[in-house]
Amino acid sequence: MLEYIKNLAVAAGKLALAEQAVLSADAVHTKATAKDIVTDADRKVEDFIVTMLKREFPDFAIFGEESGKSGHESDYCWVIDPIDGTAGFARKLPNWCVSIGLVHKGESILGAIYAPVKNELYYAEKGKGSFLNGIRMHVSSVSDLESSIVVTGLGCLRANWKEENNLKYISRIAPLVGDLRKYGSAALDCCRIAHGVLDAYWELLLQPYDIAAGDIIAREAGAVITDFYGGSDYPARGFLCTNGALHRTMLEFFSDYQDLRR
Ligand code: 2AM
Ligand code: CA
Repeated sequence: MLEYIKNLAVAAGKLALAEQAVLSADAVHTKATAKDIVTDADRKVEDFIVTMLKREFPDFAIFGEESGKSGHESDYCWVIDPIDGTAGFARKLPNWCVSIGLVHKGESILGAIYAPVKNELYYAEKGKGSFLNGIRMHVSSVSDLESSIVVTGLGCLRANWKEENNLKYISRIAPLVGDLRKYGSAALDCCRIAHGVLDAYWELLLQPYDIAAGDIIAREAGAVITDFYGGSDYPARGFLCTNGALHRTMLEFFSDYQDLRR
């Protein structure tokens, strides 16, 4: 199963890359808000993935960012983000990926993430470790904030959250860490925690398809993932993914977090 999903993620990524090369302005559309965009390529790539998954796994459920629920009722659900990092994709920036995760009764158990521009294939299966292009990955051992490089995202601002948004947490965290980055793809941010090249990642507004594959890829490499209360209700109540060594320290920044359920 993992081999099939790895190959599918690569094929879908190559399709997306070819689409990006010829993407025109009239192929870019807005969704819920003017800041929330989708391209014809997102839909085309998702259609391709869904068609292939239905053929290979006819008894599984499917949930995709663009097409919603399809397939059968099942405890096993493929959760797809055809392009994670669409804003950058549409501007021909390199940091985006295809993400396919398998969720069993709410738990991410298998995933593949392919970033075509750098030809990076990340994958993991529960209990079997996490890999980048065939090489086992492990989280970093950085345990002090001043040496850390952390990453976050601004999905909540794109959704126009006015209160309890990420600006408060960025202003708390940025002065204390070695460096703060923003790359625009939640799935790849999880992979970079897994790879040990970044040490902590947080975000306030994510959807299950943003992290379905990144969740298992990060945890199989030794990452700790919780919501902002230290529990497992993520991403609904916040998403904090760290190398483990920094988890308690990072969690303290969110001690007054209010779950406003928007
Ligand atoms: P996307 O590219 O699939 O839309 C970046 O911080 C992360 O947030 C990306 O994974 C991105 O996924 C997601 N994102 C972008 N805009 C968003 C919005 N308006 N609401 C929620 N999530 C968003
Ligand atoms: Ca997407």
